[in-house]
Amino acid sequence: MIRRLTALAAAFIIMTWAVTAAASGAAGAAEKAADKADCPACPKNTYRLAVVTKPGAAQTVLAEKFASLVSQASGGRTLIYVYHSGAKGDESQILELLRKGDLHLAVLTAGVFDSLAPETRVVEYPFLFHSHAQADKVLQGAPGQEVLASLRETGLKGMAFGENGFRHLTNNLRPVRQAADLKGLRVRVMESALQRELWQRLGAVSVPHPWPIEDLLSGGGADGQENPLWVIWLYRFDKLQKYLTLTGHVYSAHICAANLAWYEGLPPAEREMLERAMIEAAAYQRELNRRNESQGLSRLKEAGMRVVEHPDLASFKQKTKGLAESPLFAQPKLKELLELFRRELAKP
Ligand code: EAX
Repeated sequence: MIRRLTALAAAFIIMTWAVTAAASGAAGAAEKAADKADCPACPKNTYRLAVVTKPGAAQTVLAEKFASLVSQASGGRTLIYVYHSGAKGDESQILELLRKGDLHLAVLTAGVFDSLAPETRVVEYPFLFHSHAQADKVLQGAPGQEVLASLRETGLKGMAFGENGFRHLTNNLRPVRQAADLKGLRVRVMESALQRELWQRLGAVSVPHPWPIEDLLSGGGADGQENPLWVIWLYRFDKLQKYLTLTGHVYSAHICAANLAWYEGLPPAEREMLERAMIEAAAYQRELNRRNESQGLSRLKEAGMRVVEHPDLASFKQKTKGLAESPLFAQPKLKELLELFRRELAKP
């Protein structure tokens, strides 16, 4: 009973803090709240985790599930402090803080690791996965483990893959039915060399910009953007963009990562508990995402978005098929990893 109460109290603290961090919107205030002196009720093992997204978004859902699993598993002795809604900056800034050890943990879109750990490029290679089952087969299997392990060289421990989802294009200029319709369209992309190159090859003008992007879109800094349906709905891009094309061009994953030096300094039992909780939270989130996907589409249609459900994807693939031979994949280890992914996909 006491254990349960402690866990409940811890869950309450997580929620309160998360709200405080969001409401203040200021990293300084959130920082202060996490300080031991300001929070005498906080256990000794209080670990800081950041996501860029707001409550209800997939990254945040994963983070909160992880926090609650850790609270349960530790009987309230370990507390995960979740910074969300940009309280720790954009995703590149979060990644930097994680590497420096100012943050212990983070759930980040794979794209943001592009320059730091080019192995992660393989995960968001266009038109590689065609279904969630395929993504799971590769990312939850040995090839995915290899990508996570490659993060060690950058001072990070890759713990699990969560899911953003299949990305689709929205824009404000015209219905996009084939690659030729993209000509000159300014598409906001993640800060990733691969995503930049992908849209350039498709004929669009890539506009790299960190999340969030509402201001960019409403200010006319880009004509379009691409994201999973739940993102388009949750951030109400239907109010900013007229057209949606179901391109599913990239399967976007989240990488759940920890600062390696900190992680390795933990007692083995604590490490194991954290890793188990992260894997379970990621599985929970992937499942939830998938259940919500079709709902996302019908809501966007009801909201008045004009949807091209069956674009000419062959024309997209035609333009992007040389990517594997581009300088982005020149490193032998990247070529091997892409081959490994393809071999795994080809297995019955
Ligand atoms: O999940 O930057 C992006 O487009 C990401 O998909 C964002 O984190 C929303």
